[in-house]
Amino acid sequence: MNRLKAIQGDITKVHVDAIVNAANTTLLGGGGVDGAIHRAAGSGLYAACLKFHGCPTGEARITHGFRLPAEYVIHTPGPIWRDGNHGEDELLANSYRNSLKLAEENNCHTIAFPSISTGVYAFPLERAAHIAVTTIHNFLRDSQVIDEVKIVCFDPVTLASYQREIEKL
Ligand code: AR6
Repeated sequence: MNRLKAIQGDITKVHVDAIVNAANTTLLGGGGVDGAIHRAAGSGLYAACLKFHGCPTGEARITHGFRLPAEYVIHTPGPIWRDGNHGEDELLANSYRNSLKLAEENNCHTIAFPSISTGVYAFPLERAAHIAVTTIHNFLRDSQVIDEVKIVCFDPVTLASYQREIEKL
């Protein structure tokens, strides 16, 4: 499906209506892509996130993009991988679905996702890529608002995994 693409790059530099942040439940920043987004957006993003008083795993919240090229940031805490028997798959799908819903509600046409939960949160990459791609694909099929979703992968191994899943569609 050509409305869904995987590319390699730095999500803080991508020009889209909304980028998604792989946050934690405090929504107050951290390492990885979360740290990079907060650094690039500036302190306005931190101040905006304080107002949410956190966010449960799998849900999503939206802020402006501040100094980022993207107009909005959608923050979603993905699941921490335990053993796969603690609802991790469904929670990861929820992160993608709820982020896309929020993007639609805010009339975003182009969205970029990072590889949620596959860094510090240790979700197995192939399994995460399968869930991400099928969830986004199913959402796009029914969406009149979202034109394009890019999965922005930081490294070639992650990129290859998402590309394989997209080719299977
Ligand atoms: N652009 C795109 N992808 C990136 C970037 C970037 N600039 N930087 C890192 N990645 P992670 P998680 C990739 O650990 O597993 C934070 O501390 C990275 O290589 O950022 O959901 C939060 O505060 C990996 O492929 O997110 C949470 O506490 C992917 O982004 C926790 O980490 C996700 O890795 C969330 O862990």
